[in-house]
Amino acid sequence: MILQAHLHSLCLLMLYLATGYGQEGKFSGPLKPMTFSIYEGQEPSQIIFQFKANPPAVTFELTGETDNIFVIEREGLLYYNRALDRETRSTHNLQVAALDANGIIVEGPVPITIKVKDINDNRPTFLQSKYEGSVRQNSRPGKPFLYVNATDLDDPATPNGQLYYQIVIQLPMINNVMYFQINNKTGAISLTREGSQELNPAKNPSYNLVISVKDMGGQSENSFSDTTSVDIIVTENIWKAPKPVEMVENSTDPHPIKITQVRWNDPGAQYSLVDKEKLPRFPFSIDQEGDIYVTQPLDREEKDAYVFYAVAKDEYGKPLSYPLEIHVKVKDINDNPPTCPSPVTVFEVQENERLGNSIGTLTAHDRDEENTANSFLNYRIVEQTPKLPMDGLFLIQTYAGMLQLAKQSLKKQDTPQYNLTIEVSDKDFKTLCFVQINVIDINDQIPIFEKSDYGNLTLAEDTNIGSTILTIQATDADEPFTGSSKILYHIIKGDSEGRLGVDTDPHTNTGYVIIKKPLDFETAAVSNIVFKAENPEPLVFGVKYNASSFAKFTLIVTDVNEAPQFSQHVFQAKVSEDVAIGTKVGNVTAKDPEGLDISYSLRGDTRGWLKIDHVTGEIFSVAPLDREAGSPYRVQVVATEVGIILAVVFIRIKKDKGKDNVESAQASEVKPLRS
Ligand SMILES: *[C@@H]1O[C@H](CO)[C@@H](O)[C@H](O)[C@H]1NC(C)=O
Ligand SMILES: *[C@@H]1O[C@H](CO)[C@@H](O)[C@H](O)[C@H]1NC(C)=O
Ligand SMILES: *[C@@H]1O[C@H](CO)[C@@H](O)[C@H](O)[C@H]1NC(C)=O
Ligand SMILES: *[C@@H]1O[C@H](CO)[C@@H](O)[C@H](O)[C@H]1NC(C)=O
Ligand SMILES: *[C@@H]1O[C@H](CO)[C@@H](O)[C@H](O)[C@H]1NC(C)=O
Ligand SMILES: *[C@@H]1O[C@H](CO)[C@@H](O)[C@H](O)[C@H]1NC(C)=O
Ligand SMILES: *[C@@H]1O[C@H](CO)[C@@H](O)[C@H](O)[C@H]1NC(C)=O
Ligand SMILES: [Ca+2]
Repeated sequence: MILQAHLHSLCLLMLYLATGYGQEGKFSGPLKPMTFSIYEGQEPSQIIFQFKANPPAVTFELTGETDNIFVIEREGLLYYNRALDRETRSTHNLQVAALDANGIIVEGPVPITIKVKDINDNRPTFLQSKYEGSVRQNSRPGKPFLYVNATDLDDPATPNGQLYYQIVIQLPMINNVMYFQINNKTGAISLTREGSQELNPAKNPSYNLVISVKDMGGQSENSFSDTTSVDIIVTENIWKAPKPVEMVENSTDPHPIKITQVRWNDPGAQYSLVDKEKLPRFPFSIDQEGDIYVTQPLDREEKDAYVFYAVAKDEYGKPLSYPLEIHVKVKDINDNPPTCPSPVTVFEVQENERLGNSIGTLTAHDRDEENTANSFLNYRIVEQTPKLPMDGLFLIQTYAGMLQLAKQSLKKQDTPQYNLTIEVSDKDFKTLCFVQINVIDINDQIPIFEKSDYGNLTLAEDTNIGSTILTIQATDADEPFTGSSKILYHIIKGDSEGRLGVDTDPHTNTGYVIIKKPLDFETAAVSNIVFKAENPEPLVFGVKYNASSFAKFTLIVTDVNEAPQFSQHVFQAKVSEDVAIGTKVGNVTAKDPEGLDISYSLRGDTRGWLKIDHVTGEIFSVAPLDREAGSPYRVQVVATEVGIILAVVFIRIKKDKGKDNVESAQASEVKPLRS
């Protein structure tokens, strides 16, 4: 009965296939090696193939991995009677032979291969229901520290076995920020950028993640899924910048010298230093323990502080974390002697200068660190030549370097010049500096102006800067070419804006008054300028500058009426030749610097094509325009107030409205015409 039932259903099926495909050869034929693909989990009792017997064969026999599922009827009908399961056997290797009436093999056996195709009949399953792991604070984002792993018995080559991992929740989660991420394919768990920056074991040392895995690549509503729980401990990061290092310069100890260290969290890191300043000389190194060395003596006067970076990489050269900043401060030692300001320092002293008066200050330098004993200098006179009329005529202030007269006023007839040798010392070094002191005539004569009033001087406000507008002259009867006779002219009244300056010729003491800044009629039309003539050296006691050392002049600035100015020197307008008479073809705009009204008129409208509105500058056509007669048509516009200025206008007449054929016009020179 069962067999009959089978045959019945097989016949129906064959009919279906025959009508469906009309190809008998697809499911029936002679005995030969064949391969079939069949989905697992299908309804049983399905026909696979009908083998046809050739005499003398009368029956068929099936052997091989039938698993009691595959059956062949005596007549050659191959079918299976139970649902297949790919996960039990994915390929069945069968053999079929044809037998004669006596049961002797007359054909075959031939291999028949049944490939079982996968359906999604297995759920993914995590290998562990709970995972535990730990991660260092500040670990590099994306670097896996833990894997979760699920398996799915379905075919990994099909979506049925393709797994998709996802974090369902992170606990705790603050401000909705995810600190952890999972690779959706591999199940690798790592920190996010935020996690790398913000995780801190001091604040919260442990986290829990719920992770799901789905098959069908997570992309189907029919996916199977599983979840697992992950406990994560956050551990402290020992990859921390060390304290700033202080290193004494010019060290004579053998180098390299260890100055500090960095340590990666785990052994095996590759350390290196990065000099972002790109120094010509980078005197630091790091070894594979993370110990940092200075390799050469440092020089504070070359560079007083270094900042560089220590990097830890894994064996593939990938950074394990962010670089650490290493600060090295170079401490000063006294390794620089004081230096003199110049080979010889020259001062002048007047003959009758009084005891204690300052002669000048010697300022030596020291490259060692400022405001420390290493650069704190003191001064001492070690030699005076000549010793006339006696030695010890001068004093120097020990720390300030100021020279003073110690005993008496000097006389030029004793000697016109003294040479001093001055010892400048810091706590370890001594340097000799040389000072020359010239004794000069006393400054008992005041500069006297040749005249006290240089009169009225009228200048246009646009007079050029740098112009010399006046020469002035004072004379001084003191010894020539000394600070007692040299004259400096100052403007002491009438020029608070500093529009004028006075240069002095050092040979003649002539003063040249020049314009330094633009004159301005509107703010300073008349200025009463007062000069004072002075010496660089102070006057002797009892002598004073009097009215003869002052002179004046009156500067009268005249207004320059500036002509109107067009906003452009060349205006262009485009217009079609067929425009109606009275069409506006363009406009020009001029402005008067003095703000006066402007009247516009045309010049050179040879064809009488245009008119201009005198007030607005708008230009209109007054006749038919003809492109062939002249394009561009060139006219001038005159803008008038007190002065006159010209602009050139090109009117370009186009053939028709459609074609826009514009050439560029050259700006032509515009000349103001004064009336
Ligand atoms: C996950 O487990 C499977 C089976 O044990 C193994 O073959 C695979 O390598 C594991 N994957 C990972 C990332 O550990
Ligand atoms: C899985 O992760 C990759 C990056 O690792 C991403 O490009 C892809 O979009 C993710 N797939 C889904 C479905 O989110
Ligand atoms: C180091 O010190 C010695 C004296 O102690 C000095 O002669 C030398 O110039 C110094 N080197 C530098 C680089 O400052
Ligand atoms: C001072 O020294 C200079 C050289 O620096 C020398 O020419 C001059 O004669 C010396 N004067 C005196 C008075 O010794
Ligand atoms: C200078 O001009 C003033 C008026 O600004 C006039 O009173 C004076 O006489 C003039 N002086 C000379 C020397 O021309
Ligand atoms: C200023 O002083 C000098 C002498 O130093 C004298 O000749 C001159 O007359 C004085 N001028 C005035 C205006 O007093
Ligand atoms: C023409 O007139 C208009 C409106 O008054 C103005 O915006 C434009 O700048 C003028 N063009 C020129 C070239 O002056
Ligand atoms: Ca020093």
